[in-house]
Amino acid sequence: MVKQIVSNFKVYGDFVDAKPYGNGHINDTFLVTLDHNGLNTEYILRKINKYVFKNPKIVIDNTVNALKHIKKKLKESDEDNKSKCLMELIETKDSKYYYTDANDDYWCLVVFIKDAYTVEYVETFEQAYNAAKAFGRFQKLLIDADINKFKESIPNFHNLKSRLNMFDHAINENPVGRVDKVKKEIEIIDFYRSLSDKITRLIENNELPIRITHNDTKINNVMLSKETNEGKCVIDLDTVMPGTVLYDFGDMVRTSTSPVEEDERDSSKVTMRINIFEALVKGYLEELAEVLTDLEINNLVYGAKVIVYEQAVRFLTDYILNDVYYNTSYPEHNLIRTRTQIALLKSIENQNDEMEAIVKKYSKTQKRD
Ligand code: GN1
Ligand code: MG
Repeated sequence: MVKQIVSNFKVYGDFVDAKPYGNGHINDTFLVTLDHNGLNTEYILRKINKYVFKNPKIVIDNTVNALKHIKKKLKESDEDNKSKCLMELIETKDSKYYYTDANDDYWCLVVFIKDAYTVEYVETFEQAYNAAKAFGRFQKLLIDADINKFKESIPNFHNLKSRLNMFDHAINENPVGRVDKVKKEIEIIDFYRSLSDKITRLIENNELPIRITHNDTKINNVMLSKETNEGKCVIDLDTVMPGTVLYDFGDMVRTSTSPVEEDERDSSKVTMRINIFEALVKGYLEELAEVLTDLEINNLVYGAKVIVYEQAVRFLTDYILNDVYYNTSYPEHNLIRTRTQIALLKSIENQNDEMEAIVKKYSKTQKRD
């Protein structure tokens, strides 16, 4: 099946094999190998999840728009980009960036990025710094992208108020009777509800700039160079769309500062490592301090809380709804994920002042007078 799909793209060589690839929770991803005159070339083939992305064409259009914009900016700048690369979508034989199969499923093919690796959790200060720098640089290149060219691939994706409404709705529905098992977690979600007030106000009052952002800055969505550990390429552009940098910074904190994976069963191991947080702030603000507004910079720590909380709400909602959204490997998977997010949120709350001080330190040193 995969072989037939690949044959629709402008690639050369004989199909060797296709293996499931990566740890994404949403799309089906394969590493495809082709043999071209005795040389193997590798590609990443992805089937866009139609349940999650109701209009897959928007995902592709947004990705193409972002990549085109960045490519143009890089061409204009004289920056040395040899060590960096951009995701490269392959066209189909009829010159589209996606292939639709008989099921009306959308498939995309991209060039596999060599000599790079991803991590599921951060081990060193350097990894966090380099990842944040790569996401910051990506954001900086998109700073003047035309918002009107982008549509929401998932409406209200990071809208916390709407996520909480969906959560309340799931509790009311209680389709498989799981609500009783998660009374404690529901109580905690309720306790933190007011976290949504400020972000809702800042957005509704147009105080926070709406920019083209990545919206899924999970640590495993940046490829680091095997040689230098530097950020080589930002990947998974499915949710590139209008948003705020608070979400992107927040998701880096969510996925980088804990020493264990998002689905660690022992949530007592989860903690917000302040040195890793510092690495993130340093890397991100080195790229962005000059272009972000004071309001954005002053709310980065708050952004981290919003995103961690939102993710707890999303995982718990999906658990209650019988795991319809995220890929899961066992029945309690979404509940385990919820618990790590709750533990991380508590750890962030406990270190709020230290975190704020770090942001202050780097915003001062980076801002030009
Ligand atoms: C999903 O596909 P992946 O693993 O990069 C999700 C993110 C969540 C993340 C939680 C489109 O990302 O929003 O933060 O799982 N992507 C979508 O790990 O919902
Ligand atoms: Mg994704």
